[in-house]
Amino acid sequence: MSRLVLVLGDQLSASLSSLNAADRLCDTVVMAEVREEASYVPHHPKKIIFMFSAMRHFAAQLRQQGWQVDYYPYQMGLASLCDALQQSAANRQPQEVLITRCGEWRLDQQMRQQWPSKLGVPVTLLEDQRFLCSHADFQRWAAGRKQLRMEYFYREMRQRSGLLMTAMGEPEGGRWNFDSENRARYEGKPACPAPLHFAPDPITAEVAELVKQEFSHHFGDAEPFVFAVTREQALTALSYFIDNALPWFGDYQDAMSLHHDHLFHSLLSVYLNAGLLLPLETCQAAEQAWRDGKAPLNAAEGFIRQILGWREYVRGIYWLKMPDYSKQNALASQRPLPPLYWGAPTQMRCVSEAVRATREHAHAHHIQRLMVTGNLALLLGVDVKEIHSWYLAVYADAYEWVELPNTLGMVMHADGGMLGSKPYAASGKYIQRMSDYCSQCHYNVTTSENSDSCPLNALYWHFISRHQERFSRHPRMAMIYRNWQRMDEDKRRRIFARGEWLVEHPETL
Ligand code: FAD
Ligand code: DLZ
Repeated sequence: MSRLVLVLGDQLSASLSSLNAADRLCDTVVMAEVREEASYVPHHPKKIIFMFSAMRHFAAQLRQQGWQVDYYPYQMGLASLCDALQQSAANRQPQEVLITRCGEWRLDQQMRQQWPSKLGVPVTLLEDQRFLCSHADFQRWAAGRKQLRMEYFYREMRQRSGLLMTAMGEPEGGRWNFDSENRARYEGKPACPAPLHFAPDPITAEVAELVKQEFSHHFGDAEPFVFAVTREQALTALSYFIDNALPWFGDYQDAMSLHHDHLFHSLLSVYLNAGLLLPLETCQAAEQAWRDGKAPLNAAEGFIRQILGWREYVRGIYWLKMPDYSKQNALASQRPLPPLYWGAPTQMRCVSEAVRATREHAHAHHIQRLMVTGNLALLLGVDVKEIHSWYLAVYADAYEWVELPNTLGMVMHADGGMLGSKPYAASGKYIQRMSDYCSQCHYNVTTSENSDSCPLNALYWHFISRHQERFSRHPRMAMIYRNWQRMDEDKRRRIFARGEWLVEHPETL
């Protein structure tokens, strides 16, 4: 019996369950660069270069290992992954198609509902074992719980994985979470590591030319392209992070700097999400650095929490709650996404820095995503679907399973508080505390009512005021409402009026 094994662009792992289940002597791997996947949102050109180049390298590696690979490059003009399977099926007459379950509901539904009849053979979907928590385990964890808090999920994952646990089953250092120590502002020391650059090889150079021709209308700079595109390179990136940035990852996790786009962040999400790195080995590398005395516990724990905790948790939420999850909009946010997200000029330094980094690198670090572009979208009340499509398009690491819960849940509070009990709304004060942006900004972060006042201040109070009914009795927000009520009434009116004007005229930001 011969089978086709479809390997997707974000399934570039030798240990993939579909490859494990297949037989390289009689089965054929199918990989395809197709219009539907490259265009369902206007992906950043760097994301497409990365994906196509990493796919081509992975296919070459499979061939070297003795696999038969039907590879369809973009120039062949195939519309969809199913079209690629149909072409291979016509040539090879398979009895079955094997696929490791994909990362997005959209494609999962096509595979289940349309592909078996289109292909005329059964389509078998296998569990994606690269993650540390299976869908069934997450469902078990979630069953019967009133609140699905990440922190409790993370503790269970620590116990199950044994990461940063003592032989007695206690968390190393006596605490599960060192987050309170991870809020330092960056003052220029220690020096940030230089970003690691991988020179494009001929495969990447060819793909870059293709992407520049085909996707020049997408937002983002195609070059310089410096990403790793093979597993070996991704492992080098992991070691570089562990040796040069991990020791300070925890301290400066929430910091932002005009002079350093990446600070001490790992830049590993793009490789983790495509399968060039595995989450367990990445966490183990951080744990080992701590055990070897090369990184402090708050750094190793903070880093591991992001992957073992947040990454697995948002995936669990996504598959538990889809498809209804994507339709939620608890705060009825419906305003259009302002053009500044696509690079239109803005005088807000924090926003222009985050958008510039996004355009240049197809990356912005977590606090820029959450507290700059995210916070602004929340305060303005931007339509949830529009901001979701933006995040899905502009970052090289973006796939819906991880992007949607972060955007809809964490940023927009559109799930009514499943991911975070209160919204991450913040005024300019937060940006001032965690960055040096405000000192180089057109706006004055210390005032709210004037035409040169930081827009975030008036927008923040406007958000607080317009959602008073929902949040004023929230125990962690009561103090904010008391402060708002305590303000002189005229001042309150002026701030609200400025907030209202900004919400209606975001083009003036
Ligand atoms: P580091 O700061 O070095 O963190 C280490 C790793 O932890 C990351 O590589 C990532 O795998 C994981 N991680 C950290 N935070 C999160 C999180 N909140 N959710 C899931 N994993 C996390 N991450 C994506 O991988 N893809 C996305 O599409 C994505 N969209 C986001 C959208 C919004 C609105 C927000 C607020 C966050 C989003 N994140 C997304 C999470 C996070 O911002 C990125 O994982 C991180 O910035 C990637 O850079 P890094 O590898 O340097 O991360
Ligand atoms: C992101 C992406 C892009 C840009 N192009 C392709 C492609 O041409 N072929 C492919 O197999 N995968 C691609 N991907 C990744 C898929 O969109 C991803 O596998 C699904 O969204 C499921 O996570």
